[in-house]
Amino acid sequence: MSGPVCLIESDENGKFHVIKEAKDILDGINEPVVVVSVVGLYRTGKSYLMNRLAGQQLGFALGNTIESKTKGIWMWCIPHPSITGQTLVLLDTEGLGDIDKGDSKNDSWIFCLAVLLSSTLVYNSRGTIDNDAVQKLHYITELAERIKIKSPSSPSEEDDVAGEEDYNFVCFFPSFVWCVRDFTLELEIAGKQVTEDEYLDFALTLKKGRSKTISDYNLPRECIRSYFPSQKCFVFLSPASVENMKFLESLEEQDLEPAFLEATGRFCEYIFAESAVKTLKGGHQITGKMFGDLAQIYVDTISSGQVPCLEDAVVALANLENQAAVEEALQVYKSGMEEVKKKFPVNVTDVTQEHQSVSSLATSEFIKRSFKDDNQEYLKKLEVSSGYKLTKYG
Ligand SMILES: Nc1nc2c(ncn2[C@@H]2O[C@H](COP(=O)(O)OP(=O)(O)OP(=O)(O)O)[C@@H](O)[C@H]2O)c(=O)[nH]1
Ligand SMILES: [Mg+2]
Repeated sequence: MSGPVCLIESDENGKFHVIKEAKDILDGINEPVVVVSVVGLYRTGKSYLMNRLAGQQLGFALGNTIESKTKGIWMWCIPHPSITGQTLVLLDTEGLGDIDKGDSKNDSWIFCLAVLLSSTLVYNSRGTIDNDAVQKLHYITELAERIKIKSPSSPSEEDDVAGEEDYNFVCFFPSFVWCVRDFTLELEIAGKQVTEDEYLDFALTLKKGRSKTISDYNLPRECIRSYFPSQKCFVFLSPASVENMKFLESLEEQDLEPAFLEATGRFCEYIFAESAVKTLKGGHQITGKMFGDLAQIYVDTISSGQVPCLEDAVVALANLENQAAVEEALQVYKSGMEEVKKKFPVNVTDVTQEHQSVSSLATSEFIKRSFKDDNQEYLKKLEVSSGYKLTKYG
């Protein structure tokens, strides 16, 4: 894929759509995908950071004015820089909090989609992680209303001890990385040198007490701590001198500040080494094709005015994949039987044996791709269809 394309756009009525060109690209990716998204306030250098991850000077479009640039969610699929057989999907999102746009509902859904779709969520902000910065992450406190884990239609009686986890976002949410840009302070707390992670941990310290002010202060911090399986922090100095900042996009490596290069190097290394393949609830790893279907499922749900549900999405995705697995297996079966046919005339015993081996090859192809076929509904479909072929060939 040569450059980024728009994956999800929102129309003038605030409805989201998956763009066909992006879906077509994803349909052609049968490898597992690691999905890294960046979210944060508008004009904070998100697209620039994503280009660094892609190892490219140009890619996601940056703007040089104060107007927000990225709209909707953009996608760039590249071969994983350090793992063969995986694709890295970078998602660059529309900046949050643009007053001109004045649509906080759109912002909340963009944030929510980034959480739902990624295996690593990068939150990008400028300056320091002070209370103001944490409060600006209020989108996180709305997630409990915007994402359901359990399907309302699923039976609750098997909610055994393990089932309790189903109410726990931490089992299904991406890992969380906070990138602080143009950081100018010393990494020091009470005169003691601290790491970036300790700095984040300190900024997320909860206050004791039950007053409204204290619970408002604590809420986003509690959400960050409890929703995401890991929290990591990187601080970056300004990328270039004041006079060079105007041409940031066209600056060569040697014109960038060494400290900035060092931080981006560590950040990229961490993302490449630690970001996991995107999985569904239940742990099934997804391919690029499934990722496109997943985006479509969530976008359709949101556009229809409903709240996306992780469990429903798995069922919908499993149905699509299992149907495709049946068709693929039938194809294997059909071409296998064509080969057998070429050997005709053969005796009944040989035909039965050949048929059995073609059938089991088809079944194993099906099993490789299918998942969550709990009642073997699709496996039976395959058997019925190939049984039909048997009478035709037999
Ligand atoms: N000061 C500073 N400017 C940066 C940094 N990174 C990028 N920029 C510049 O800031 C401007 C905005 O950068 P983008 O990467 O487009 O920011 P964004 O967050 O994607 O912006 P939106 O898509 O509008 O939300 C551009 O002029 C960049 O050259 C940085 O680390 N520090
Ligand atoms: Mg941008």
